Amino acid sequence: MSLTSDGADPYRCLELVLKTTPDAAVISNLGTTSWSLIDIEDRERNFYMNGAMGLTTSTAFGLAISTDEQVTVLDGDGSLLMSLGVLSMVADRNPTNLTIVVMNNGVFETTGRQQTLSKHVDMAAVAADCGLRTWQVSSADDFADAYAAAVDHEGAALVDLAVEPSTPEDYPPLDYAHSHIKHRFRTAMSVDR
Ligand SMILES: Cc1ncc(C[n+]2csc(CCOP(=O)(O)OP(=O)(O)O)c2C)c(N)n1
Ligand SMILES: [Mg+2]
Repeated sequence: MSLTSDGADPYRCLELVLKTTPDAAVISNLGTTSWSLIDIEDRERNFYMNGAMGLTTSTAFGLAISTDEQVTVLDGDGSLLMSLGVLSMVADRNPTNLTIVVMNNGVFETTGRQQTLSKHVDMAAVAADCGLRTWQVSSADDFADAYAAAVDHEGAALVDLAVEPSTPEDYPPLDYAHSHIKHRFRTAMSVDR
């Protein structure tokens, strides 16, 4: 099954991520996902991708193999489609602390809602074929269960989450310098929880 653009409220799902894994390092895709996350809670353990589309999951993977702490990546469908090959490497190394959530809205929401090719690509099937444990959901309630199970899973896991395309109404400007985000995040990750 390939997900359509109908789906869960992304904002509510991001709130569920922070509630379920309050200490996790959260790597968020550039644009709408980072704007929503910063609006919900500007945590020191949030790492907002900035400019680098296609590298969100790769960045989280690099982090996951260098820490024992929970790492959750909130990727976009457009972004992950740019670098699907990373899923084979994630599955091969299989870090137990990495959970990939695809905020699958079917569009490039950040740049004006142009269609992505995600309606033709079953992300969960691709990830499963690479060897990852996967879930595919399209409501916040189902996401709550799937995300908790993915975090508990003894291996890297991916949740393909169908979300409605949406941009926060009053999105806060992500006006931190890249270096500030990096240093704040690095300092936060060096503190034991
Ligand atoms: C390499 C590269 N190509 C294009 C862009 C422009 N761009 C920024 S965000 C974005 C859309 C991202 O789409 P998706 O990952 O699906 O996230 P969404 O906007 O839907 O939340 C695009 C095309 C970019 N920043 N980098
Ligand atoms: Mg998208």
